[in-house]
Parts: sequence; C-alpha cells; structure tokens
Amino acid sequence: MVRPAQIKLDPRTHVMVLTGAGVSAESGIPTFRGSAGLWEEHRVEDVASPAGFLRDPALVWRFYSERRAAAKDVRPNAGHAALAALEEQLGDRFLLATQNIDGLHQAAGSRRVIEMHGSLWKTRCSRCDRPAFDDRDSYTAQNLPGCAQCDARGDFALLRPHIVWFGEALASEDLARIDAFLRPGAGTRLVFVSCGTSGMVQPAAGIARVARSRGAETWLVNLESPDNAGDFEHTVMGKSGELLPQLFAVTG
Ligand code: BV8
Repeated sequence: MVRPAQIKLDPRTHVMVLTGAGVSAESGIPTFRGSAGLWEEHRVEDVASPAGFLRDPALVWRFYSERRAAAKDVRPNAGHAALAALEEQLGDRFLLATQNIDGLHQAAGSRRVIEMHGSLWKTRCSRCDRPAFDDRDSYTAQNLPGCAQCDARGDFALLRPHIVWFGEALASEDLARIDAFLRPGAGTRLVFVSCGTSGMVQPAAGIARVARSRGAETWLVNLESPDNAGDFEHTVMGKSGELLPQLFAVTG
C-alpha cells in the first residue's frame, strides 16, 4: 500500500485544523450532506434557523432532542484521538476549529477547540443574557423549556439550543482567535488542514482561502471532493479515522 503524503512538522510549524461532520461519521453520527441536508423532509437550513425556531419551536426542539438522544452514547474515533495527540505534541502551536456540535473532540482529549457553531450539549435563553448552561435533556411539544430567570420577572421566554443557526453570526471572539492564529510571527511555518467538511457553509469554508493568502500550506483530508477543493495545495482522499493517525510526522 502506497503510504499517503505526510505533513512534516518541525519546531517552527504551527497547525490549524478545521473539522466538519465527516470526522464524526465513523463514530456513527450521520453527516448533513449525506442526507442531502434534509431531516424528516425539512431542509436543515430551515430547522436550524431563528425563523424556524420562531415558526415552530417544538419542531426545532424535536430536531435537537433527537440528535442529543442519538449522540449521547457515541464515542470519539481514531481521527478525534489523532488530533488530540497532535495537540499534546504541539501545545500552543496547534488550534482546532470545529463546525461540529457533538463534543467528540473534547471527549477525545482536545482542549484547544473552538466550537464555531456552538454545542449540542448546551442550552440558553432565547431572550435574556443568562449564560448558556450544560443540558443533555430532550424536550417534546408538551414540555418545551422556559427560562426561569425571565419567568421570575413575569416574562415568558423559551430556552433554545446554544447553537449558531443559519443566518446567525458566529461569536466574534471565536473568529478573532482563528484570525490571530493565522497571523503567526516571522519565521513561522503555517499549516492549515480541513478535514471532513463539504466546504459549503460560510464563514468556516472560507478559512482555507484566508490561510492560503497568509502563506499557509493548505491540506484537504476528505472522503469526497468538497465545494472549496480549489483552495487546497495538497489533497488526501479517504476516511479521517484512517488518515489522521498517520498524516503528521513530528520531527524535532
Ligand atoms: C452567517 C449548527 C451572517 C446547526 C451549522 C442565506 C440566508 C442566510 C445565510 C446564508 C444564506 N446564504 C448563505 C448564507 C450564509 C450561511 C451559509 O453558509 N449557508 C450555506 C447553506 C450556503 N452561513 C450562515 O448562516 C452562518 N452565519 O453567515 O451569519 C451574519 C453576520 C452578521 C450578523 C448576522 C448574520 C452560520 C453558519 C452556521 C450554521 N450552523 N451548524 C446544526 O448543526 O444543527 S452549519 C452545519 O452544517 C454544521 O455545523 C456544518 O457546518 C454544516 C455541515 O457542513 P459539514 O460539517 O461540512 O458536513 P457535511 O455533511 O456538509 O459534509 C461532510 C463532509 O465530510 C463531506 O464532504 C463528506 O465527503 C465528508 N466525509 C464523510 N465521511 C467522512 C468524510 N470525510 C472524512 N472521513 C469520513 N469518514
């Protein structure tokens, strides 16, 4: 078997990895495009949106409750473990930005993780500014969760998943952290790897181009060719669980 290309990492190399639903596929979590971006005949963009929540909060809570139930016993795979091990070796020369909300990177030991699209395991008030809190519960139309803090003030407000929906802005501090990492000091070699994502959702899909414009070496690790394939100099096709464990060669 021909050994696929390897990314040589020397002490002046900084690595940023962007992941998408494909890295959780081998753990048993379905990807979005695999179902052509549909759930129960609904377009995900319609359910995962503020308008969708306003229109039918019970449907949206059913969508996320089902994903919580399906994901709660799922374990990280070798791809998640490989990225956690790489962080162990590189320390602050490593940053992981994930579009996934499943928490599997953290379960595998990753700590330098930016959850760009929020977390399936957190809930917040749709109105007041109480901080998001850990929540693994499922909700039905008969027991939609309300905010006790708003209730105490005589307002009623529904709780919502702490997730960035389509049409909602990503957290500015997350985007700033990603931008800062992609501005390494002189003499630094920057490597950007995109793994398990169809490159369809902005602004995540645009990071490869930003990295390249700043001189980064860009690598694509994916099962199929993504929408932004042209942004990458190097391409390794295949499953992340098989490729990531052998992709990096740390030298010195
Ligand atoms: C924003 C949380 C602006 C939800 C997600 C019209 C109206 C409104 C907005 C827009 C619009 N047109 C465009 C936009 C922008 C929009 C966008 O990009 N839309 C797309 C559909 C065109 N973006 C936004 O709305 C973003 N916000 O623009 O805000 C703004 C600014 C200021 C003020 C206000 C607003 C917000 C985007 C975030 C949306 N939330 N997630 C949830 O998860 O329920 S996105 C969601 O879909 C996921 O998080 C993920 O990011 C995305 C799915 O993408 P992937 O992860 O790539 O998964 P996918 O299934 O597509 O692909 C899997 C890949 O893996 C495949 O390539 C496959 O080949 C590969 N694979 C499979 N198995 C494996 C594998 N690879 C390796 N190994 C394997 N084993």
